[in-house]
Amino acid sequence: MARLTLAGLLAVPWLLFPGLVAGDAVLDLQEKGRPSIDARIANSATCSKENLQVRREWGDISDEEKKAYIAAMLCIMEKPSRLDPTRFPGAKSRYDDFVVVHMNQTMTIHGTGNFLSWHRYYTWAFERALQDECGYNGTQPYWDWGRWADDPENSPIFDGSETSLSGNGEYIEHRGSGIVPAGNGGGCVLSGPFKDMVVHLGPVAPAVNPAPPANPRTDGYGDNPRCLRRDMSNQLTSKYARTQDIVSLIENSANIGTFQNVMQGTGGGGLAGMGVHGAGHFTIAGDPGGDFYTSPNDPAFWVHHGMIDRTWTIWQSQDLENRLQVIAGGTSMFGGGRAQSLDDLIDLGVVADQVFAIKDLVSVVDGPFCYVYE
Ligand SMILES: *[C@@H]1O[C@H](CO)[C@@H](O)[C@H](O)[C@H]1NC(C)=O
Ligand SMILES: *[C@@H]1O[C@H](CO)[C@@H](O)[C@H](O)[C@H]1NC(C)=O
Ligand SMILES: [Cu+2]
Repeated sequence: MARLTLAGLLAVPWLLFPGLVAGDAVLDLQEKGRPSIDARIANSATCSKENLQVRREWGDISDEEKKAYIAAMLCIMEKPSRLDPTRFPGAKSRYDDFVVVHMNQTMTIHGTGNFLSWHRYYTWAFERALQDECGYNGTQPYWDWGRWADDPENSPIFDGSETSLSGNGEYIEHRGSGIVPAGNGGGCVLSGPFKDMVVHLGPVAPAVNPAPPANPRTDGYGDNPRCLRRDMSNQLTSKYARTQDIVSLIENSANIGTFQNVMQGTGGGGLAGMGVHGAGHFTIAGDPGGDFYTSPNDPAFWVHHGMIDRTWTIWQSQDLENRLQVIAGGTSMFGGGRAQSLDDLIDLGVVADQVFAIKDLVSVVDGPFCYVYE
């Protein structure tokens, strides 16, 4: 008979109550890197322990905090757009301004050297807009893909409750689309806070079956009112976005080029080349979530990109001094551009006041940023 060890004894409650597991291997890496971030805060010109913002996982914030985040998103969807309505007739709200900025720059912010820094600044600008324009006093939560990898549809993020970001789409008979497998939905989202949301912009490159109605304009900026659709399942998260996949990405990427390529898919094509980035997007799937250009129009985009940014932050923190001012990749998604430089500028147009060089957006506790993940 095996001897009962102390470790074995300590493991018992977690076996009996798996929902109580507080830590996992990604969290361990996060904690390992935290002292180097704290040391950097101590030397930061702009960030201190007093103004530090803490971003948490959706499952770790209270119902009140979830409701405040949801209310702020619904608020920004009601605020007027700041774009010219003759050029962007589909931009009906301030939220849509964010969607337009992403659509406009899609080809130069994915598979490029600025992918991580661009989306960090973009997600931060959205968090800022919720705070400054809608009185939100919380932070941008994130979706730990690994935590809910077995069953994302029943996670507190997507269970369709009042404290979720709405549930899956209604099941309709449909096929998969390209490399995106057919999920358990495909139709309109009918549950949760965003069930009445009207999507206006796009589609541009829809990856959902049946395809949404075409936009009246070829650039996708026309007004094309329709429901929010999702096509969720666990097919991608359970294979490509488990905790062990995130750990492997962090531990086995020796340099930024490997990290950003593996995260976004190695380009090998097919499902294995998808990486955690594609796995998250195509777990939401549907329209606009499965459309490369308009994906921020799904309210779950931000928790997904919160986790993208958290994963980058943890990777950086494993060797902070050598992993901040580093860059790899080009300026254009399909090649043809030049090598990206840390001096290249990131301009979010109508959704952020300032233009920053990439080198000023690499640290979460320098430049405009002052936040950590817990
Ligand atoms: C679209 O991108 C171009 C070139 O980067 C820029 O000049 C323009 O202001 C952008 N438009 C919007 C609406 O962001
Ligand atoms: C933050 O907002 C929530 C919900 O609106 C409110 O209950 C809470 O008191 C606010 N906290 C602070 C510190 O203002
Ligand atoms: Cu993007």
